[in-house]
Amino acid sequence: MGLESIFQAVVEFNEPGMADLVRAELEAGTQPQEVLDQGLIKAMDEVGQGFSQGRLFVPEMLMAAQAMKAGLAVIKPLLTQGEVRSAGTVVIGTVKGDLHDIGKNLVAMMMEGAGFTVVDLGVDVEAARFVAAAREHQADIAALSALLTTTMPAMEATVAAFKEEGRGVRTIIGGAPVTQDFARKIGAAGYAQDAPSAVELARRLLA
Ligand code: B1M
Repeated sequence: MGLESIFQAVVEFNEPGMADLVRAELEAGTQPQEVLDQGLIKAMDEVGQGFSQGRLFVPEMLMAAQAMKAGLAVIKPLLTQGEVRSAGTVVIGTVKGDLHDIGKNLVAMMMEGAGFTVVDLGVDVEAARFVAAAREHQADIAALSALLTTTMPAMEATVAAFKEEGRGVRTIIGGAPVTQDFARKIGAAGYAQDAPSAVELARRLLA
């Protein structure tokens, strides 16, 4: 019952039932922050661990993320009323020239599930647009995705543009062809190989 059923609804991919469960929990008097932390985020952490350990795969992670999003949609208005703390603000996008967005969307959903405020800039995002959006939303982190070896230089240019701006936004990068070595080479604040590690990295950088 209660928070446990919200947790179960995420790990069992029960997107249709989620909104009612969350509403009922809020009506029963549970604080939105507790529903978020002990129900939705806890469950997404569990799903993330399952993925890291090879028990769950991308389609399952996407289904869990959809269920989590259905719950988040009920809580979100309360977040904007200041009743729920954000873990930090992340602008995320796929870099210029690159149209792949499935992995980026997954990272965005997991970040949202972990309590971050996420501003998704979509695909084919120019360095200047990343920087402008980060400034507008006072972002703590810029998360960059690239799936093509040919668009990795755009990642480097984006990291450089943030450095040049000098506001201290932490740039984190990921995507199939990207490596830790590449992150070091271009001076990014971090590299994550998958969505759960991106959440861990963002948490670590803001701790
Ligand atoms: Co394209 N494609 N594609 N493609 N595509 C790849 C990437 C490719 C490896 C296929 C291949 O040749 N084997 C290859 C790239 C080769 C290379 O550069 N090394 C390729 C190519 C060449 C192309 C085109 C150039 C093909 C053409 O037109 N000739 C073209 C380029 C278009 C463009 O972007 N300008 C193209 C187009 C497309 C589609 C549009 C058809 C489609 C994209 C649809 C979409 O995204 N809406 C597509 C797809 C689906 C793929 C494959 C098959 C699957 C990618 C995917 O979604 N994976 C891919 C081959 C493959 O990977 N098996 C391929 C699932 C996703 C969950 O994983 O994106 O890796 P991934 O994300 C992971 C991690 O990487 C990480 O977390 C995610 C979840 O764990 N991660 C981050 C990702 N971003 C992160 C950001 C972070 C942190 C972690 O920030 C901190």
